[in-house]
Amino acid sequence: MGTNNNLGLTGIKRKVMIVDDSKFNLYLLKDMMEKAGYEVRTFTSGSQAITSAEKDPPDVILMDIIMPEIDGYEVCRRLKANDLLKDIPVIFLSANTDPFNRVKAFEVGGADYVPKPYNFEELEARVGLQLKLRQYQIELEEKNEELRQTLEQLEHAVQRLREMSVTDHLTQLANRRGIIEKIQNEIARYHRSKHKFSLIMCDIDHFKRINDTYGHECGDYILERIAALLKSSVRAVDSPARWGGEEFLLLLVETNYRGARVLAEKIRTKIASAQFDFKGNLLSVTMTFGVTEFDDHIGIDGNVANADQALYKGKERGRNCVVG
Ligand code: GH3
Ligand code: MG
Ligand code: MG
Ligand code: MG
Repeated sequence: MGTNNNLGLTGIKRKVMIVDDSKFNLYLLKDMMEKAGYEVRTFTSGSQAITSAEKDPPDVILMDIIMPEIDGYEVCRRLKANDLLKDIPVIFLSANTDPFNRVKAFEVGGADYVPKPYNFEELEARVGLQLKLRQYQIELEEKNEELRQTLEQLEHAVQRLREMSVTDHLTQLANRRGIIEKIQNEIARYHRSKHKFSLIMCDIDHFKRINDTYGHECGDYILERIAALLKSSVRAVDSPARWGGEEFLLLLVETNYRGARVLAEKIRTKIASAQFDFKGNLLSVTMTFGVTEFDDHIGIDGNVANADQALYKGKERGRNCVVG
């Protein structure tokens, strides 16, 4: 009857541990369980049973209650307190049928209580049920773990998507959406601390010529190099961003108009004197800069427009200059 239950999927015999201070009881039970196809280990002492279970956990434990050294309740308590052993179902077997003792069997963590003398068929059915329940529990835990991992992967993917949505693919700087979020954060900080901050809008001069002369790939390369140069020219707390095309917006935190102008001038010189080697062609570019200190009354668009207008003036004045 039990031959379906007592074989795992892999065909390995299910392991039953029997703990009873009566050798005669052990002998009888062992014989019956082995005939039913289980691998059986027997113990007359609870502490030896625990030691053995720690080394090689059984699938189910049949436990006598009244034993001389430590009683079955205490053995069960110790098993349940052990993370490695707590999920092994313990079935109590006892001649003591007092309801108080039965209840106690469940209170200490027992899975079932079978009165002695037992009917073997019934006992085996109960063992089979506990093994099945344990199997379900294991499968559920595995599913749970799978779900947890899937969730973790999803969280990573969402995080990655979020980063991508605020990052410019070519230069890896913040994109327009990214810099707007950063300006929004800075405005919130400004309302708390009143620290001034500034924006610099800058644009590569005559960039179209680069593309026209050396090709789009070269244009991309210059954009990447300019992005790196901008990034290395500002502090880690500042944010350089690609506003669009060959136009960049820099957010300078805790920086007033004068500070921003000084920095823009520094970057302008740095770029004008840099040489970029594209496939053996030594190229240089200049940039024009529009500087504005944040004005809390005109919103993000108004402030960006101010920087843009300053930049436009710079273009009109002949490029490669700082205006604001
Ligand atoms: P100005 O000094 O007035 O700014 O002149 P400009 O030539 O830089 O400005 P214009 O707006 O006429 O041309 C910008 C050029 O930038 C045209 C466009 O093809 C190029 N561009 C924009 N985005 C990219 C890009 O991602 N890669 C490359 N290679 N070129 C780009
Ligand atoms: Mg006993
Ligand atoms: Mg340009
Ligand atoms: Mg432009």
